[in-house]
Amino acid sequence: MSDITTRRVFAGAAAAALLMGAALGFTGPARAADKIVLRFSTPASETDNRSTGLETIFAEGIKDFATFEPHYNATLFKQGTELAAIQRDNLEMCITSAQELAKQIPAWSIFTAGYLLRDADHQQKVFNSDVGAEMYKMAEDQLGVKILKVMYFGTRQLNLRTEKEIRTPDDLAGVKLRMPGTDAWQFLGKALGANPTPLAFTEVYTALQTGAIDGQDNPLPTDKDKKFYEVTKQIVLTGHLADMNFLALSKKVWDGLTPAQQKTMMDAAQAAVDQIGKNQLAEEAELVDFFKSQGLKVYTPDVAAFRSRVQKMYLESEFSKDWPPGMVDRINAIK
Ligand code: KDO
Repeated sequence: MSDITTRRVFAGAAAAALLMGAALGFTGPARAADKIVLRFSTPASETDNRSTGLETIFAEGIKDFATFEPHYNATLFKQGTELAAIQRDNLEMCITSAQELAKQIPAWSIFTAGYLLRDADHQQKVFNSDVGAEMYKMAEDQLGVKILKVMYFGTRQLNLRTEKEIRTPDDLAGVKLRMPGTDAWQFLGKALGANPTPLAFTEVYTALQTGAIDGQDNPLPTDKDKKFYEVTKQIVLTGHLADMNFLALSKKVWDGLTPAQQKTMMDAAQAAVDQIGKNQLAEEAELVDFFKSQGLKVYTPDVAAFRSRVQKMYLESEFSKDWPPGMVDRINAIK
C-alpha cells in the first residue's frame, strides 16, 4: 500500500469511526461556543409549570457554562424512553418518575404506591431526608443517572368522561382508565378498582374525545394545561398519589462539571423546583372552581375506602417484596 493510499485509508477509517461513534452515541455531550448543550426531553407541553420553571429559572442559573435545550410533547424521545436515552448518551436530561425508575430498580416501586406520601410537604421532607439520599444513590450507582432534585408535580385525581357518580372503588368496576404504560402505573389503576389501560400521555386528549378510554388520572394543573376538561364530565378527588418528578441528568455530564459548576447547577435546580412546586400548589387550590365553571362535576368520594383498598393491595403485592426493609415505617415516621 502506498503512503497516500494508507493515509486515505486512515482518514476514511477515522471518519467512519466518528460516524459510528455518533450513531452509537459515544460522542459525549455537544458543546456550542464552549458551553455544554443539555438536551432535555419531556412529554409535557411548553406551557406546563415544570417547563416554564425550568426554561426560566434553571436555564438562566446555568447559562454561563451550559445551554438548556428543551424538547416538549415527546418530540425528541417517547414517554418512558428518556432514561434509556440518557444511559446511551443520546440525551443529557429529562424529568423522570418513580414509575420509570422502578422499571430498572425494583426498590423504587415503593414510591409508586398510592396513599403512601401524605401530601406535598411530606413528599419533600421524605426526599430531603436520608431516605431520599439512599434512593438517589441507587439511581446513580445502578443507572448512571444523577437525580438533581425532586419537584412536586401535584396530587393525582380521577378525571372521567362518564357521568356515573364514583363513591368507592367498587364504582370503578369496568371503567377503562388510562394509566401511563408501566407495570407500576397499571397496578395503581387496578388498585383503585378500575380496568387500567396503557396509553402515552400525548394520546390522552384524543382518546377521551373519541371514547377509546373512559378516563385518566393526573394532577389538576395537568388537566387544565392539556385541556382534558373539554372532553370529560367529572373530576373525582381521590387524591390517590402525591406525585413527584425528578430532574435527572447524565452522571457522565455531572462528573464533567467543576465543583463550582455543580454547585451552581444544584442551586439553579433547587430554585426552579421550589417555584414549580409553589405554582402547582397554588393552581391546585384554584382549579376546582375553574373546572366547575366549565360544567364539570367535582367532588370528594369516600377517600378512606380508596385508601384502605389501595394500601392493602400494595402491601400484599409482588412490588412490596422489593421495597427496602423498614422503609415504609421510616417514610411514615417523617412528619
Ligand atoms: C402521565 O403520563 O399521566 C404523567 O402524568 C406521568 C408522569 O410521571 C409524567 O411522566 C407526566 O405524565 C409527564 O411529565 C407529562 O406531564
